[in-house]
Amino acid sequence: MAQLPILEFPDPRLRKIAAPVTEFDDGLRTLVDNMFETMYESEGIGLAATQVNVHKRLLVLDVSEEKDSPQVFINPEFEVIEEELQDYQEGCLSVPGFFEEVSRPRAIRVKAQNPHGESCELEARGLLAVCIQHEIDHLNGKLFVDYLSPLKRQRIRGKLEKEHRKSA
Ligand code: QAP
Ligand code: CO
Repeated sequence: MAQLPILEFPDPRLRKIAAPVTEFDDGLRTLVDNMFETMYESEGIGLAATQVNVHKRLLVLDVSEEKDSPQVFINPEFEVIEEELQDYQEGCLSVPGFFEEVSRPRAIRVKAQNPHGESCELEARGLLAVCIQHEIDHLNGKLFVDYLSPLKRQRIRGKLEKEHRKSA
């Protein structure tokens, strides 16, 4: 297993649209393992392939307290089943150090494949629904900061650019 470097906002590679996964092979399973290691080591609850500069449609997450419930979603799609919005203080491993309130539909139905290519379906609400929507956004080149005011987004961008210059 290996930890992968995580792209940080405002890296333009975070804006790429990911392509469907077509090969359910050992390479895919290694990528999934490495994404889990990267997520757990960074104390994240979700990670999309886009964030590790792999522009394929897959994401991993674990929203459990005990960190013992890994879930993988390949080629995920969702539909809203409850339009009512819930607010959640979101963060992102690609936007380190910043947490802001975002509103999203509070219940969704998700269709995806597992690492063997088998289809699965589930309903999600609460934190799981937030996390799945946040991670699918990544696959479409979208970040939670896009939901904030331009002023807030610009402040976050400026602070992270300064951090990046310091460590460059
Ligand atoms: C997305 O985000 C998410 O800034 C996953 O210093 C977040 O795992 C979905 C993290 C909240 C729903 C609610 C961020 C860790 C982790 C940071 C993450 C940080 C350390 C973010
Ligand atoms: Co994120």
